[in-house]
Amino acid sequence: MSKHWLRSIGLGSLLAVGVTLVLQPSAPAQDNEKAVDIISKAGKFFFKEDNVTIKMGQSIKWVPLDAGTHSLVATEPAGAFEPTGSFSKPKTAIRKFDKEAKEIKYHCIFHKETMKGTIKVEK
Ligand SMILES: [Cu+2]
Repeated sequence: MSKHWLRSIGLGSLLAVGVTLVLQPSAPAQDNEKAVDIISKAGKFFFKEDNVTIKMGQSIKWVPLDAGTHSLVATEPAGAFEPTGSFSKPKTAIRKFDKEAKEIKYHCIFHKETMKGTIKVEK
């Protein structure tokens, strides 16, 4: 009886390893999210990419890489996405875009001169 029990354990472990290997490849894919880094140069903040094009249904995740507080709002058309409110590292801000838009202009209300960008949402 104890031999049979050990054999069951062995088989269970093999199955567990198999399941782990099958599940791993799907983990890194984050196609529905586009990351836009917020960087600083000489004490000023910038979007690493000012102009971003995404597909309808995708999200943009803004990622502050340096100390600094940001708050993003759409200016044209106004309210094209819900304002992010203030956020700073290690927090990020995410907005999903599920309507087609030729161009959305936006900026950070704290760093208007340098943190300006456009988002194009394609079908
Ligand atoms: Cu900012």
